[in-house]
Amino acid sequence: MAFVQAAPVLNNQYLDDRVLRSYVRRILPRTMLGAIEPGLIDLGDYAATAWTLARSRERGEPRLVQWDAWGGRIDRIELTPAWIAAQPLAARHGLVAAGHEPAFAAHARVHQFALAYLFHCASEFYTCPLAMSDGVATALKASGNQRLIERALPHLLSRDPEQFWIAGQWMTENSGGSDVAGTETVAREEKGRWRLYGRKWFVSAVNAQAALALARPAGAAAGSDALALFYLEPRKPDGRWRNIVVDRLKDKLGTRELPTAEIHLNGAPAELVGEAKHGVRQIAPVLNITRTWNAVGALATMRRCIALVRDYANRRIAFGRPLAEHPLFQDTLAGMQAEFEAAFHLVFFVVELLGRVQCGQADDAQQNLLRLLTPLAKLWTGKLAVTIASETCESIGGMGYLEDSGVPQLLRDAQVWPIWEGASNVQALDFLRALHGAGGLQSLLSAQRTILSQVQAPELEPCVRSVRASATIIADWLQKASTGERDRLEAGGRELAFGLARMFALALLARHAEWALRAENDPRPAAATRRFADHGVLRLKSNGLHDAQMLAGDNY
Ligand code: UCC
Repeated sequence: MAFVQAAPVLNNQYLDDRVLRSYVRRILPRTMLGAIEPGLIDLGDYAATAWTLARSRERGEPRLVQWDAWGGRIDRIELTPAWIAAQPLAARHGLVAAGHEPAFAAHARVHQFALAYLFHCASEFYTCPLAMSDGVATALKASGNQRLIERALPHLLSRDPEQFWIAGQWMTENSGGSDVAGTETVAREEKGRWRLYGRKWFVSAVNAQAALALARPAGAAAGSDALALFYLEPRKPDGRWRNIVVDRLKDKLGTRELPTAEIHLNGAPAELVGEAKHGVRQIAPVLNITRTWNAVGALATMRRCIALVRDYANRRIAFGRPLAEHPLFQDTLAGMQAEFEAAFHLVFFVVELLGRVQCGQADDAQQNLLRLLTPLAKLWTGKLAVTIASETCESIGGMGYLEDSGVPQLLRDAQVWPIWEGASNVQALDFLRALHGAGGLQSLLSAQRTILSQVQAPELEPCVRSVRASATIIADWLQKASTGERDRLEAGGRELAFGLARMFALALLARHAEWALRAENDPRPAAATRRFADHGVLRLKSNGLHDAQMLAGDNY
């Protein structure tokens, strides 16, 4: 019989995940883990089944139906079956609610993001509106606007599918998604109520029941500080739009199940969230929450890729033995695993901090640390997910390049992680903004010293030395860059951010490895630590600005 290859298969995505399971055993109280584990196992099953479905059928896409048979403008969004299934599932599992409920106090965010991590790859990017809903709930809480808190939070944080709402974040306009200062949407107060007029250019999850939007109050000054933040419920209870038209759905490289739209606001009724200015400051909590979701989603992509490659490598026979037994293949997979494992510990450390800050259990240094690490985690994991997805296609060979294997979709989808919620350079600049606000690296370096003090195993010693050496180089580079022209610091901002993310991740991975050696007698996290350290941490350039200007200005 002719040779036929076996497709990769996924088992329960929680039970099979050594990294997640070991992490939650270290971090969570035993009683809490016992209480939440059935939910994690449930989602782990759903994630594995959804993969089989995704491979076995044409993936659907949302459709915009603009007109009814009688000529009426309806702009109905028809969703994919997975999106329709995701709504009650997300509500019942509390994918947003779990992060805000008091039962597990500071651990609430670890619970929520473990769920999100398991759900993401099976959700067809329903995690996007979940992220925004979480962000909107967080921003409304921060605003102190009691009316809106009472109006929206019971829906956004509901576990009842009938009550559960998703929310959107409407910032991006034609003039740009990174630089919102050019926002042209105008807010006018008419008969005692605000109405928005303008065009929003990227509206993710346009079917959301609520949204936050930036707009410029009529007559306000130019620039971003004069923008105000508004709350909207875009549709009436019967589903008709409130003075909004959906122009079209975007034709995207990936995330194609997610209905991302261009819309016109033709006097959409809205409510001020806070002051009629400082809108960017008011929407910033949304950005920080969605960036955390972004990092968790990127991790989920990496984990899915590695799970597929791992399974495939055991089935695929080449040159007389399974791929998994070829030393060079083992080396490739080990490299992916080590990067993923380090990224995992950085992202979930951010999640832990978020939980502590939210519960009022964090001191100033920890608050600074969260602010510093959030853009770093988003920046690094976004890029890493693309690298790992690309390596996955290659590892699965020709089949990994075929659409109906389901693998190319992972790569196309992965490309969104470094782009939305602020591209890599926006994260680097946000890190510099946070660094300025925190008065330097002190909180990060001091936390890192505490983490490293918990690592004693001799086999991890070189890794600890590597972290310490990197810290010295970074501090030195930063000191020189900060005293020179601002452009030099900015030009090095991306590599500085990558270096810091990788350095801190190495420290965290080493700490987990130490625990796993002692508590679980498991040497694999230590192997991942050594491998990750071998990959290197820093790529800071000494002649960055000068060379960059010469090369970028080269017009051939
Ligand atoms: O919407 C999109 C798609 C949604 C999909 C979400 C899915 C997530 C998926 C997960 C699935 C698992 S994409 C579009 C997203 N857009 C962005 O992310 C915007 C990117 N641009 C930036 O972040 C820029 O840096 C801006 C817009 C923040 C720059 O604006 P400004 O006005 O020029 O910035 P300023 O003047 O530096 O900051 C204004 C204020 C300052 O505070 P005050 O007024 O007190 O001085 C800043 O400190 O905002 C504060 N601020 C922040 N605070 C700015 N950024 C932050 C921050 N990150 N955290 C806290």
